[in-house]
Amino acid sequence: MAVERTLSIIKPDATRRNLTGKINAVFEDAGLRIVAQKRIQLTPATAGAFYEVHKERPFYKDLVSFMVSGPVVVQVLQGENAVAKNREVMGATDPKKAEAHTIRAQFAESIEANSVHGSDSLENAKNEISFFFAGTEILP
Ligand code: DGI
Repeated sequence: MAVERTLSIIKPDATRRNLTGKINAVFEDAGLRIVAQKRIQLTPATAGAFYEVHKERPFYKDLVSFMVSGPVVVQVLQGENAVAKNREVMGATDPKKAEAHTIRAQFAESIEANSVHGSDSLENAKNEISFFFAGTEILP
């Protein structure tokens, strides 16, 4: 299996409830290494651009408002099969449908305030990592 990198975001509902460490422990226990990490405040322009693929969806405006409602932690996770592994530990978008051991089942408040983002393909991971990080900020 190839070593991959994926982009993860710990969302405002989770930073607000002081869950960064608990969520990072789930990643590390799954064999994902946090090779870059920073806590930032997104602006509406940045959050809007990041979620541009969802621009036509009915929940887009609310999603952008939620993502700027408090600090987020953006991070690069590295490991074998990192994209799929991260999606697995995140769980389904809707926490009611997420498997019990997953981050969203344990911590998410709702389908919108669902605690984490993770890239859904290797190609998107590359784009999303370079959206937030310079190569020199990633230290494997
Ligand atoms: O990759 P995911 O985060 O699991 O899901 P996605 O790419 O389909 O959607 C991105 C985010 O948009 C998701 O984490 C939460 C929000 N979202 C998705 N579907 C809905 C939604 N928000 C609301 N309010 N209603 C939805 O149906």
